[in-house]
Amino acid sequence: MPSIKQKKIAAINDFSGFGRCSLTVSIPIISAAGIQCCPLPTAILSNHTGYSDYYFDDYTDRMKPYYNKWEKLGLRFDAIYSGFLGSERQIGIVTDFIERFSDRDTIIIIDPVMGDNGRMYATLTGELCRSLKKLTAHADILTPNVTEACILTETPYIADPDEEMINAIADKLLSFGCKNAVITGIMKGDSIGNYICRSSGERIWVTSPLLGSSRAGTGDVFASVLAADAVNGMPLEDSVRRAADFVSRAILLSDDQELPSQDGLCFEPLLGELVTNKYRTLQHDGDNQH
Ligand code: PXL
Repeated sequence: MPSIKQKKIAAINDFSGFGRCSLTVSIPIISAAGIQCCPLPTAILSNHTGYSDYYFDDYTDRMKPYYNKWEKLGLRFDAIYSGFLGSERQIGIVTDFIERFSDRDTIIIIDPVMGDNGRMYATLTGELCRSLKKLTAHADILTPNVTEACILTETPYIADPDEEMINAIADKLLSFGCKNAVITGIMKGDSIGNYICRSSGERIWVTSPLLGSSRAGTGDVFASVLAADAVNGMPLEDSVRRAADFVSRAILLSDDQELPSQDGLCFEPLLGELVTNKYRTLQHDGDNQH
């Protein structure tokens, strides 16, 4: 038996060729954290739907035949992370995938990708949003932004909900069955807050200074760090802090590059910060000889 067994995460998300979101964000981030990322595409897009024009190939009919082969290979995952879903039928497909590819120890991360800044994404339907609510029951970690938390709980959108309102939203999210919810991107004056809500009743704020512009794909970067850290055994609060710091630095770098906001976060030059050193002791003996 190897002394450290490498873990793997199934990432159920779209593949958008340009715009830095979904799988093109999750694969490098999860890999940098030392974990094997196994993508299951929900849709193939030329670029994400935040641009005025895009090619969209719905992958619903091909998902089951694709992962049936994974079952034949006997695959099991340490985490299953689901993000952007391209059709309502994919809710049943993700549920089936969770049933077939998880065991007691598998961590389920559900990012209910539906919208941002008070607006729903172009391909989302009311029906898909209502069905996503049912999917949230499976989550060990649910990561809605404020827009998504409001849609899921049928709360009128407000970018800077007060403490009473955010607690009411948190209570409702937990009542759908998830174990932990992290409500991301809550405006708090000149700070931005992430609110960790646990089914145990614990509530924790993780706030950072609001330093740069709002950008596409931020939620995907955040959830990918959380998924990787959860598998690496990091406590959720530490992981939320690490994800928020990573996002803040990537926003600063993107603004410095004068990157259009829809082109996402320029996170690639910072990936080294996410590299874990667990395997250092496994270097060849010769590497340590002087
Ligand atoms: O980052 C969220 C996201 C994911 N996938 C697709 C999107 C968006 C947001 O616009 O369009 C295809």
